[in-house]
Amino acid sequence: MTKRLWMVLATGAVWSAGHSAVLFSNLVSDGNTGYDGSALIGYSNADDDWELVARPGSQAQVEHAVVRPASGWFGDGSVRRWIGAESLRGNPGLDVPGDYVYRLQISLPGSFDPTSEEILIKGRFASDNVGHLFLKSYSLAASGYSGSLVDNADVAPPYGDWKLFDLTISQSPSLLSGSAGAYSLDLFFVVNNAGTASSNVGLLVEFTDARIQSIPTNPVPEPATMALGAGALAAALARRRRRA
Ligand SMILES: [Ca+2]
Ligand SMILES: [Ca+2]
Ligand SMILES: [Ca+2]
Repeated sequence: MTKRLWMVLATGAVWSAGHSAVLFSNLVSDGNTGYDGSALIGYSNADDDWELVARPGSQAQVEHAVVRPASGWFGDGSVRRWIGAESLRGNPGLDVPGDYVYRLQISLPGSFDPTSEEILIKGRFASDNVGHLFLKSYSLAASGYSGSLVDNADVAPPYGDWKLFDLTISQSPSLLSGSAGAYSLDLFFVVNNAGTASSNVGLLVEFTDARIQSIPTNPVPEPATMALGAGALAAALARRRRRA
């Protein structure tokens, strides 16, 4: 599944890249929850790449600590661990219902040129409960998570298995933060802690690919190229027939 993002209208808060932004070149490692690029982060310690920027008003805890998988959660692994909304105690606990917003800022290379280059990001996530992926700005349950690019509502239960995401950000300068020479991306996961009673909330994210490439300039084959393609196919079939 690929989402090609054109001039998507993005409104809401604009975030500047802070010192905790992860480098694009380190996204597939450092960007993972619970992993710092070379080693797993210990339970109870914060993953400073990820910030809990919003939470239900009555949720007193403000940390984004690495937590042990709760009962039923997809297991952590060698390059990722869950983050929760707990104080630094290393175990998920009783969190009030509502939306929890985790932000990851990604610094693009200074040479990135949005007029000639596009960004491809692939990964997978699990969450307790349903999580929604946004770029640049986010909305909450009251807005029906309008603008969400991917959610794991079709994974039942969402904390028990992966949901893949595959983003292509092409010719969409409005989705970038910062300015020429210092562009960044702001990724948000809005995780809804469901129900009316307190329960566990958590997020597990692993990036599998991140690349910048030239925007394809001429994706439609010329008639001459198609003729050449048909000729090459005929030649290949002829070779196979000769070999057989
Ligand atoms: Ca990390
Ligand atoms: Ca880090
Ligand atoms: Ca829950």
